Amino acid sequence: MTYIAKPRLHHPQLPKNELGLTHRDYEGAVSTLCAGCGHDSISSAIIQACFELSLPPHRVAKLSGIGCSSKTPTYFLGASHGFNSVHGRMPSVLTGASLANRDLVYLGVSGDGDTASIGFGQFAHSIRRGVNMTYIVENNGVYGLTKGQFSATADKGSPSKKGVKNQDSAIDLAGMAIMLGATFVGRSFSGDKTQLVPLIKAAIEHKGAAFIDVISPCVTFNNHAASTKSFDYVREHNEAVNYLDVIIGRAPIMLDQAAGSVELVEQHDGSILKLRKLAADYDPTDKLAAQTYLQERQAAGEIVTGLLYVQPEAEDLHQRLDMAATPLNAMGDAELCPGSAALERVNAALR
Ligand SMILES: Cc1ncc(C[n+]2csc(CCOP(=O)(O)OP(=O)(O)O)c2C)c(N)n1
Ligand code: SF4
Ligand SMILES: [Mg+2]
Repeated sequence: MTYIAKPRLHHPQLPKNELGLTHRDYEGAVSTLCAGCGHDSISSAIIQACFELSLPPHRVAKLSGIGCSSKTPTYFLGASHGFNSVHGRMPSVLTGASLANRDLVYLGVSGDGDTASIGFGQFAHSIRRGVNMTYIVENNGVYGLTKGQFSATADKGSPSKKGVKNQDSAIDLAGMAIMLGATFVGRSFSGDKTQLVPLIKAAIEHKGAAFIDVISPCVTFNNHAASTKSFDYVREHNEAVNYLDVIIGRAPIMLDQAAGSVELVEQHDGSILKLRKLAADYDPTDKLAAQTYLQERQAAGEIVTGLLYVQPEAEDLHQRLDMAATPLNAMGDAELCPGSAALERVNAALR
């Protein structure tokens, strides 16, 4: 419960990261979600990823829309900046914040309703513009907060808890993100922390629009036997194409898997993605092949997970707009307001 303060004391021997912070320093308030909700596991993966990356919590901004998923930023990174926006509007608020202050790590958390229905346009434009962010959708196929209506990611023919079949085609958000120009796209499952934590770390390190679709079962409204977003269904139909390790800084690279099944991809910031390949022919840097593969496996009823697509030398919105390197809040009056003569010159150039 959010009103129950977690005791500040913790075991003196809890592991510390490079900043001397413990896991507890990355936690938030006690969750009010239903016990067993997939979203809580994703919060825990975000905490783990930020702890392992030694991110200073005050350099992170977490933004969300409306929904059970969008409530979750309260339950992690309690010392970070947070903004709970309007339903479906997280992407534009995040874009504005990023343009004003490019020095923060931006984490957008949304739901399948928040992103694939009311916020679909916002999602599309933030991705195609290359906003430097990690955009996570906690995808349960329903509007959990408003009691379980089908969302736009619910599979066609998949029944609700009361047996009514969904008539509409499903939107595949990961496939959409690749098509829209995201330069890092992953899909994972809330029940697979081994896959999810490194994906989140790599997405945070990625400079550009990084999108992760996380299947996150709603235990209250969409975890019944016939649901394609239930824990059992996802476990049985999960086709992981790779598992990831992220190597940041100058740590030596150890190849502990059989040569040939490991692929190294260097990102713009020097971080290295070490991919343990499970599908031998899957190349996450080949956009067209990735799209075809996703559609083929989807038609066969499989849910492809892992790092689906990455463009290691991606550009972000700041580069595209040729923005100043200094965040606006660190500029002085003279830089922010160059005076009426400069304005006059701009106006004259437009006449
Ligand atoms: C403008 C507006 N329309 C509708 C709602 C009602 N509403 C609240 S949450 C929600 C859907 C949330 O679904 P999702 O994003 O999938 O989150 P979940 O609860 O499943 O995690 C809706 C329709 C609202 N809050 N605001
Ligand atoms: S209603 Fe569903 S999505 Fe919302 S907290 Fe409960 S289990 Fe999670
Ligand atoms: Mg949902």
